Amino acid sequence: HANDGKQQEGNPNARTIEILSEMQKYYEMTKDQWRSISYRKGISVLRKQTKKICTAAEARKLPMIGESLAKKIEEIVETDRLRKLEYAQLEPGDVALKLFLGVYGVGPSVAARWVQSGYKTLDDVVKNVRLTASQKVGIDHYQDFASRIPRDEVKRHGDIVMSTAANLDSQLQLQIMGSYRRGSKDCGDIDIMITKPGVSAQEISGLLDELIERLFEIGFAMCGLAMSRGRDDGSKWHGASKLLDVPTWRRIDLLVVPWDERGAALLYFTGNDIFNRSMRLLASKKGYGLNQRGLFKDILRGPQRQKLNDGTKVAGDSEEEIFEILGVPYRKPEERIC
Ligand code: DCP
Ligand code: MG
Ligand code: MN
Repeated sequence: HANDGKQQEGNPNARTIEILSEMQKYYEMTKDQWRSISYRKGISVLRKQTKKICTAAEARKLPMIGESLAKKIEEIVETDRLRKLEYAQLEPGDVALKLFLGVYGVGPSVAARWVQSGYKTLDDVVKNVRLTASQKVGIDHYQDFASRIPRDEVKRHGDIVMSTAANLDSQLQLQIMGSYRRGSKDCGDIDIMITKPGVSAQEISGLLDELIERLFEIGFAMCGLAMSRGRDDGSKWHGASKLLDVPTWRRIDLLVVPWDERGAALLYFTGNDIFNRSMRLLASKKGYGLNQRGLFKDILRGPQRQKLNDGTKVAGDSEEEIFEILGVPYRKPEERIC
């Protein structure tokens, strides 16, 4: 604003306002709307003060200024700088890389290319790059997808998918997986595994198509982001869903698996990813191969240890059996955090 400077002249909090405004611009640039807004509110309250605010306690008494902003005000008054801002300005490339990697559908190579091109903000990208449909959604809902989902909201998404599935086919079995099954109090996305007694890989993709169609019809599914249909190890769908009374779009992953692979899929989809890696490593040390389809033995390998065949499946329909064959005591989902 053109008259900002004038208003600040003679304002006892001018220096504090100047530094906080830099921080607010940084949050605006990184699309951290929530922080950006709370900084803006705090700054406008400071502008109205006729006395210099020196301590966190004084700041805390003002409207719109919370604990963390109050501490920063004190840090600025005491040190004439703000460490957080200096870190943010230190590695602008890193900041941009992190920002771009947070976009759904953007991996390390695309993110690095955008940084190389000199883009710093999501606006830069939107103006200059021809985006895929999924990347566009990823940018439009950047803040939505970056925010954690409270456990009870994950449950409510799960309940909707479950009742929709039950209407379609009462024999379908659904379970919420990932961090939710491990007991997390909030989750990055909603992971749901779907199977049905006796169902094979071939019958699966039709099931998933029908379910997704219904989820769109009831206004729960907002968009699809990725799909792999009818592969040997099942079909998956990545998308976004929303509750009627919550404005935030959430990331949701549906995975349909053949009945006789459900145990291995359960193990894989429960994670966490580091625990999965250690289980696979253990299996291979014991001469087995473990993946989301099952536990295999007698895998024929070539001179560079490359797989020549899939081997024979020794377990797949229960988690307990896989632990047992590997000689590891069973670990409850809540204990699979590495
Ligand atoms: N998984 C894996 N390796 C990957 C990605 C996933 O083993 N590279 C497995 C383990 C994960 C599960 O799939 O627990 C679900 O993947 P998510 O990315 O949804 O991860 P989480 O549900 O564990 O965590 P978040 O709360 O962030 O979604
Ligand atoms: Mg998850
Ligand atoms: Mn997931």
